[in-house]
Amino acid sequence: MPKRLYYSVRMRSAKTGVHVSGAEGIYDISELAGLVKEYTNRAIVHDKGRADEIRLSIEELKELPKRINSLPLCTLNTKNSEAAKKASSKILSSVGITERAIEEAFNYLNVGLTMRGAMLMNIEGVRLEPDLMRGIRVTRMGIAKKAATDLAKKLGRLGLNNNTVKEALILASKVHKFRMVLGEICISDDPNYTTGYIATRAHGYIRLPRIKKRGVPYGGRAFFITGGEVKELIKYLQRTPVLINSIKPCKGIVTLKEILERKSRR
Ligand code: WAQ
Ligand code: MG
Repeated sequence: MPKRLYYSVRMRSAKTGVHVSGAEGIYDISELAGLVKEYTNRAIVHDKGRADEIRLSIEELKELPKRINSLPLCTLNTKNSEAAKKASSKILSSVGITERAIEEAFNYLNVGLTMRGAMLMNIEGVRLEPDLMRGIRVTRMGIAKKAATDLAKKLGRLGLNNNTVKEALILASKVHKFRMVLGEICISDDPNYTTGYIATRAHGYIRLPRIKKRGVPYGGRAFFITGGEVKELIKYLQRTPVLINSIKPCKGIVTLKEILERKSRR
């Protein structure tokens, strides 16, 4: 069989030198032509205004992407940041992350670090990423065409078929495939986007509405990790191409009790 070619495609846009939007994916050769339209549209039609500079980079992948399932998705009806923090603490501590580490992560996320990437924290709350200002950027992830159609359908039923949710779910699904990662907390840096999420392999991707107040212009991500080579993890997060190939169930609002009792059977 001829080798199938895959490409990593990345877009970054800016307006008067200030970052406006970014996006990326993994595509096979037949999909490339349509992408210029899709990505440039996204850069031109944006909340932060119309970009005056769009960079699109297309790079052939030297290895076949690893195909994985998405994490299952659900939403907790958290009323405010306190409730979101409490729920996070209950869920994340159930997989072995200490209360102290969870507290530390929330403290960092609430001081406005404006890192480009994610913190790596051990289960005691000690940060392990080599560049504390920048963090670790997860890249080289995407979704196969059929899976994208399925995801759009499943999220559409919940009124959640938008790029923010899809991209976060794809990123988290890649991250949590790696055994060293136990959990994640994410808060958007978009001042108008107040829903965050936490994720674990056992519980899936859990959306947390109102995790921050409207207007807060920073957010962040923390990955809680355990036992293993941090270098290997970083290499995986930054370099290994991963493609979502099949979509696990996407549910609407569930209770904390349901989440804690019935870890998703995967
Ligand atoms: N790799 C690692 N960290 C990243 C990456 C990346 N590729 N992209 C962003 N971050 C970090 C960075 O510190 C940002 O400040 C922070 O995460 C938030 O990034 O289901 O939009 O792109 O409704 O603002 C959650 C969706 C959306 C919840 C999260 O994150 C839902 C979001 P943002
Ligand atoms: Mg953002």
